[in-house]
Amino acid sequence: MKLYGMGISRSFRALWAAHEAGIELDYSIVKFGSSAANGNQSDLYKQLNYQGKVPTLVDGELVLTESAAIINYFANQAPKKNLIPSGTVDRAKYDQICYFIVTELEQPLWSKGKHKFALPEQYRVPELIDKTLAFEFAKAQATLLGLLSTSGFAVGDHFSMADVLLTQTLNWAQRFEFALDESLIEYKERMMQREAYSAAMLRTGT
Ligand SMILES: N[C@@H](CCC(=O)N[C@@H](CS)C(=O)NCC(=O)O)C(=O)O
Repeated sequence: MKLYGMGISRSFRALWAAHEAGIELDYSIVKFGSSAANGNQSDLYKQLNYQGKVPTLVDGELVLTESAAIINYFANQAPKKNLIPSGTVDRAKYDQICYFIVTELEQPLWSKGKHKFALPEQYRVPELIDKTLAFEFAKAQATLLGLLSTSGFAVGDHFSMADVLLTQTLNWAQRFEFALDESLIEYKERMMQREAYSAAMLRTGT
């Protein structure tokens, strides 16, 4: 199995998840640019991931290009670790929080990145950054606080892949200077104490 990734971007979710599930993989560091060896815009890489994004997972014939799908793929290969809660209610709550993270919580973060550096300059609207996106993040964060389990984990009463998704996203929010609630800072710092987190971090080369 080969995972393509870059630093602590969304690909770190997949790298950390692999360590949680005990999956061995070949990790290939991708760089911005069109270098044939490892450039995200090289023809070779774009055959795997049309937009030149990370992560990409290749497992035989299977190519996956969405971080949330990859972490679930890993969790399903280690059923004894219970990394996706079972049972109708806990599973529904797991799905809910994962979808919320990738569609709502992440949205103002990625929009900030796009309007600061990722979009071609003529499409950027810098006025959005301080006002609109800060407002949207605050609203999403308040919603998140209502959705989270009271157990100290994202869902149910034990660690799951939702914690991987959430911790990486909260770190991203902090890096992009969004105001994080104290309880979320405490939560993510606790998750970052996990052995699998440190092991994955070592492989990023950052
Ligand atoms: N929905 C995708 C988004 C992947 C994504 O946008 N990755 C960013 C890094 S966090 C990327 O590769 N950006 C490089 C680019 O857009 O050229 C996922 O969650 O895997």
